[in-house]
Amino acid sequence: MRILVTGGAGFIGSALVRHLVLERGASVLVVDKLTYAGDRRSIRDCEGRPGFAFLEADICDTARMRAAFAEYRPEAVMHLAAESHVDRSIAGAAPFIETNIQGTFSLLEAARGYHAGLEAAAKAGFRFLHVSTDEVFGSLGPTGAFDETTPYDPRSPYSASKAASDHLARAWRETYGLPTLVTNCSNNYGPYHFPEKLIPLIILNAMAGKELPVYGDGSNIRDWLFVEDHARALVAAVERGQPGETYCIGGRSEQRNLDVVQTICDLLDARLPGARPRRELIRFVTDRPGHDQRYAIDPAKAERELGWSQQESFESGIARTIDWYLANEWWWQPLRAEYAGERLGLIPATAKAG
Ligand code: NAD
Ligand code: TDX
Repeated sequence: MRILVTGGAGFIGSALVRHLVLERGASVLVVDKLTYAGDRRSIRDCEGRPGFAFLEADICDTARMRAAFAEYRPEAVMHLAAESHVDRSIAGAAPFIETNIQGTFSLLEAARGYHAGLEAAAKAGFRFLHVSTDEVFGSLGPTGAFDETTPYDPRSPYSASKAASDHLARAWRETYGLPTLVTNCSNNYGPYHFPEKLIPLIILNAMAGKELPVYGDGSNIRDWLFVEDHARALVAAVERGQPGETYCIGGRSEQRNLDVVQTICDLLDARLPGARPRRELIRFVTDRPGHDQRYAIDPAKAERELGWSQQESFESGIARTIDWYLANEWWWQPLRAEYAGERLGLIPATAKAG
């Protein structure tokens, strides 16, 4: 299969590209702007492999996207390019509106033009997978889980921009017949995760003996999925998913943030004993504005209809992740030199409206 993957130098995109190229022998064109979150080193093992190609480009550039479709002639698009960090969206929403909404629009338009010119069999087989998040559904109380019937209720600039892009992807199928499908996935973790997100930030701070910032009282809950399980789910969605459908993907692995941080401390203490237990580095800090309390995904439809299920438990996945960061300083050290983990996304009192 010939697949155009946007955002293939990012965290999830690179796991997907490594899976497609190294394990499945697929032909892949990565389209990526290489923002602060994109890194070609994450897919360096794919360089030079037959069928692998890389295009440094902005998905907002419709003309370049049209040219990429015309030249590469993909059988499927897997669209992951996005601004992805909630705290950065609070600090400044403009790139989220541009890439997540305008960029998805550009890509859908380029795909629509290309799809219209395909002959019947290729047209029927073409797929546009829009990769999204469970954050579009808002925040849960103590019980229940999001599924494909949950109404949209996004609360951060990031989740609002992703919600808008989900609606565009669905509208392009209903209106123009472009065979789009949408996946909404819970929090991912694993190797090559940019150290602004909770798990890699805590691992690297704890390794360095630095303070471990926990927002609020640490009771917020996220539902964690190992990134390679997500990559396999995305391939299953392209191969077996139905256009027009949505698939919720998650790991049935709810954890309180404080428990995640304590687990990382304990696993690191066992591997690299320090003078004092790393739990003593935990600091409760000012909460994230509009912090969603709880996310949880019911992945039953994806398991049933895509024949997908996760292979990694949280216990095995977090241990693998910590071992990866311990062994791969070459990857994260240059990123820490650029961004050392300073707090992002607090709104100065003077900047608050009303
Ligand atoms: P990431 O921030 O690690 O990577 C994003 C990639 O997109 C980077 O390589 C970046 O260079 C590229 N990019 C950004 N703007 C671009 C543009 N204008 N044109 C081309 N490329 C551009 O993100 P991630 O965590 O890998 O997330 C990938 C996708 O999965 C996103 O759409 C995100 O919303 C979704 N998602 C993420 C999670 C998660 O836990 N990280 C969970 C569910 C869904
Ligand atoms: O330093 C921190 N301390 C802390 O307590 C950071 C960075 C986060 N947190 C909390 C906030 C959240 O409750 O940890 C939880 C996880 O935070 P993030 O890693 O920023 O992820 P989240 O906001 O849940 O969003 C992630 O999952 C859904 C991804 O970044 C999104 O792209 C994805 O859509």
